[in-house]
Amino acid sequence: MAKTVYVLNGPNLNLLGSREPELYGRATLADVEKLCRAAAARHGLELEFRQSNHEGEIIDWIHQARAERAAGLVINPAGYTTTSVAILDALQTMQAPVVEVHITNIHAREPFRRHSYISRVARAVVCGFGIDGYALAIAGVAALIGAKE
Ligand code: CA2
Repeated sequence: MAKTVYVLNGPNLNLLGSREPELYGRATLADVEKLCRAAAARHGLELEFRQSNHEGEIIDWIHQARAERAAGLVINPAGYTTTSVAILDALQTMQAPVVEVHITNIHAREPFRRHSYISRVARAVVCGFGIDGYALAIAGVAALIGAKE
């Protein structure tokens, strides 16, 4: 049975492409999903791609990924990066590798964006590559679990 990688997106990312293109680019979340599908397929992985504006829903999906023995979990926690101990706690229950992604380089932005609760549990962090960071994160998960090229 094919292994599944979960890609979870936090609040407001449903609006990607509609504002601040100089920072986030013009691609939409549908474009990100397409890119993730191609990246997952390259590595023989199935993809679950989701976005929510609700912390509890994201936590439920992390529990689901754990229960379904996902091969890995890629997460752009967006605004929850700097606030959510609850998402950190949920991710701490995962055995599979967790990779944190940010479209922008959070370290080159406002100081409040630099501290991530999620990084504490992330096996790796990808930031500043625009939406290509998602494909890099999926390739990273594939390398960590030894999935086929
Ligand atoms: O760079 C990233 O991917 C962020 O996770 C994006 C978050 C921000 O709070 C983090 O500090 C860094 C913002 C998500 C909302 O993104 C939108 C982008 C364009 C248009 C609408 C929403």
